[in-house]
Amino acid sequence: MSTVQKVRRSKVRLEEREAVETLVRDAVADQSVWDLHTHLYPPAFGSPLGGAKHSADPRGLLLWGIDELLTYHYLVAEVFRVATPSELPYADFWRMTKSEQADHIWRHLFLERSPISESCRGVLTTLQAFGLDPADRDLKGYRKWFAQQPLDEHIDRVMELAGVNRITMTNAVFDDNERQRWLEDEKVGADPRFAGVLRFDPLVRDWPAAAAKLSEWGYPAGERLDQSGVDSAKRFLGDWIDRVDALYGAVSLPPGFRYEGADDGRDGSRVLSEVVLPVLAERGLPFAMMIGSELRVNPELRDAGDMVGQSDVSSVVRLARDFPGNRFLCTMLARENQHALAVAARKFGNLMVFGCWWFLNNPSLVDEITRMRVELLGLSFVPQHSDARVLEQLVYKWRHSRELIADVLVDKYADLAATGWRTTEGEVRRDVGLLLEKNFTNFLSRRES
Ligand code: RAT
Ligand code: ZN
Repeated sequence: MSTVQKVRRSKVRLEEREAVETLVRDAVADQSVWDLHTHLYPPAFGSPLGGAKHSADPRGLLLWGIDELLTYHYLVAEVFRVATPSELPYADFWRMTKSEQADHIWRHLFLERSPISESCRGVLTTLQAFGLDPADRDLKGYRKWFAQQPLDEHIDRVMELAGVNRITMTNAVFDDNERQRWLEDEKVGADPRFAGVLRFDPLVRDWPAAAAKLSEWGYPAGERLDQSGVDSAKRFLGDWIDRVDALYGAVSLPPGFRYEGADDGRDGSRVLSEVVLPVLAERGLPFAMMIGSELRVNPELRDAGDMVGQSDVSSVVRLARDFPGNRFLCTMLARENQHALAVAARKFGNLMVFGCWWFLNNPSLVDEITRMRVELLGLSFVPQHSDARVLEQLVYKWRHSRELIADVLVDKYADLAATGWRTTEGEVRRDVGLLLEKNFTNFLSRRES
């Protein structure tokens, strides 16, 4: 090829890329998201910050406002690195009011050094999206602004800014505070913006503890898993799936989680094969496994004290193979597990890989993981969930993720254009719709034979 031809060809490539870039960025910005895993709740679950029209409930479950954003457990972990426990003992931090904790974090992570970590940056993206100027550095002013918001309308605004059309809750049935709220008011979950998910970690992780609770709640079960315990646990799950109107059942599992067959001698394996999977299959609901978090390696940090560990992808493979009548949603916390998990998903249509979870939700890793997943799985995965614990985090988590997902897609469609393949705007929008919404909703409604 002559030099002139080469120059012309690279100019054409550049023009093609620019055209694709506009299509993709617009499609990703316009596509609304069904966020499949958060820790957010409707106002009926109470909220520690009241706002303009809502009274405060100190034990409420819906967290929102600047003080909650600043005291997110990701930031608690970061502040103890710079204001160490010898300067401020853990117990003293936990004794502070929420606003005092927020002041402490603001001072150390935003004023005394630049807020360049992903979790710090997220607070600023969020403020900016609401039209509050991060350059003001006016924590008192931000606080006042949030306190003046009417909660219900504020939720609508957050969803609009984040481009989220449905928020999936995590309804932890073994959490007394949450459980009580469901029992006291059967309509507590009836807000169409939110969808329920039944979360039951103790059932799979610690049968004796779960059995003691079940018995207390009128579902007799012994420390040793026997048929009557299995029957009680099935009845319990069924009742709570109905109460919560759950989209799927979910657990978080430690790195050491293993499934080597229903008869591998582990209580967890029996609970899965005799209780959880049969009940979910009967209801036509998927089972979500979030694997790889080792709880409380530093208990003093509370929610911020969990660690990542490498998990066993073959256990997921066995489950997907041995239970073809079930559908599995799966995310893993260790970067090292991502490739094998994506390969596992190539083998089993009933396994849906989702999200860049927790310590993976950082730009460099989201970029790497999303690229790798597209290359192995095409458009057949769910690239992200927010895991928001504070309402307004939906805004930054989705803005940041959308940008990264778009970066990857621009490269991939430009690669296609280089082969001579032409993708229409409608096709780009269809594909983005699959990634951000339909892969999840289709997976929910699909029944395995
Ligand atoms: O990401 C988080 O906030 C974690 O603390 C956990 O909530 C995790 O996402 C989970 O659902 O267990
Ligand atoms: Zn979570």
